[in-house]
Amino acid sequence: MFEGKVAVDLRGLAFDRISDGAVRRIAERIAAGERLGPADALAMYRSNDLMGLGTLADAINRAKNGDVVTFASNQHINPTNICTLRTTCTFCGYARLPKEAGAYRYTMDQVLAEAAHAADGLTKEYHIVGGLDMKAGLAYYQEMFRTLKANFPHVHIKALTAVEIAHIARIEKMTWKDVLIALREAGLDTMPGGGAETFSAAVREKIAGKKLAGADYIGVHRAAHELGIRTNCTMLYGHVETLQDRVDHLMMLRDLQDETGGFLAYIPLAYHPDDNALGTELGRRGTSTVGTDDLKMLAIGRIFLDNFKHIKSHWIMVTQAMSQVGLHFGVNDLEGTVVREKIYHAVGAHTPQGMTLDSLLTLIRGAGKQPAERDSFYRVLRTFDISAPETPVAV
Ligand code: V47
Ligand code: SF4
Repeated sequence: MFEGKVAVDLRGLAFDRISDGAVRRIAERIAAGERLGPADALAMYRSNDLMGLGTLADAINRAKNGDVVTFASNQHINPTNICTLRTTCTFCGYARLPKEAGAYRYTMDQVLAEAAHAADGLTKEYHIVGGLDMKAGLAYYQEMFRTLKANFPHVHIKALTAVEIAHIARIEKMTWKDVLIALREAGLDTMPGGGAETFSAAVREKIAGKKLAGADYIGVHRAAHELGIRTNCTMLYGHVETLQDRVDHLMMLRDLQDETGGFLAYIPLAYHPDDNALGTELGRRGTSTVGTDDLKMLAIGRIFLDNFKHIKSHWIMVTQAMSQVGLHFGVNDLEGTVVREKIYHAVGAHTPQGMTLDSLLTLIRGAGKQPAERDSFYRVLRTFDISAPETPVAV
């Protein structure tokens, strides 16, 4: 139904830059056209050869995407923070109970007011996600999508995680498929990858006890792909998961991609420990993931997910500096000009709430890459000059 596996030509790979023998053998096998297995992914997570992993990931990325780094001019809208799982998703600082201070649910007028940033013609995508709110059922989102499409017909709607789709299905007593069909009819174009966290049942038990199981996250995405609705996928890392949990998670994503080809991009999400119960329980504050791990998550995603074309770095989570370095570790896409962002800023993200086009261009050019604006299906809309300034500048 969608484009299939992308072949890579690794003839230009600098094998001498890979010092870890295990990573070098993996590189040789990829170059010979062999597919990696879970033991290889584990070996890569265990390896300290960061530069070797980066070299391999960069070569694969260049073979698939050249020097082009894409971004979308998008805008996040979080219409409700009311969530039935507020007390059980211990890593979340965004959700509120209905009567709790700070709880909100937008009216359609409020959604429209927030969406009005798109009136300048720059925003091409709304990324809409929120809590599992008992009063935000199918009709609420159908009205929202219809209203948005009526007012901003040129803006793509990427909305609702698999967890939200399953929530709507449950409260409306509908199947996932029927919810997806109804929402698509109202204007849903694609789905974001949130809600995956780490699929392992043991991890979910600890950090998201009542959340949709990993296999069901895959099931909702499968249902979407079968309807021709493309989706993204994520992994939340840097909390209580083991390296083996990460491997199992990647395997489940790769398997579904083999089956449907419906994933557009993979986005590793770095856990932020501030202002959430899990962070307090783990005794962590500030940035909990380490730079090395952030880069390994990107590089291993690129190397292992051989049937994905796009690996996205979410600069809001890992900082703009780390995202820029990530462009040499297999990343070909950056989360875009997010106009307003609430979820991570509720859990201590210190990054700005949005990035202008100019700063995104500066960031990409500073890495020696060619910036290109894309649409929500990753089709390039316009490319920009590649030249980096002689005097490197801060973003
Ligand atoms: O599923 C919640 C994460 C996700 C925390 O598809 C946290 O294009 C870190 O998935 N620390 C939602 N992360 C966001 C998401 C996303 C973002 C950007 C682009 C796309 C896309 C998807 O945010 C949740 C959860 O994994 N999250 N709390 C936290 N304390
Ligand atoms: Fe609700 Fe999502 Fe937060 Fe869990 S992570 S409490 S499902 S908003």
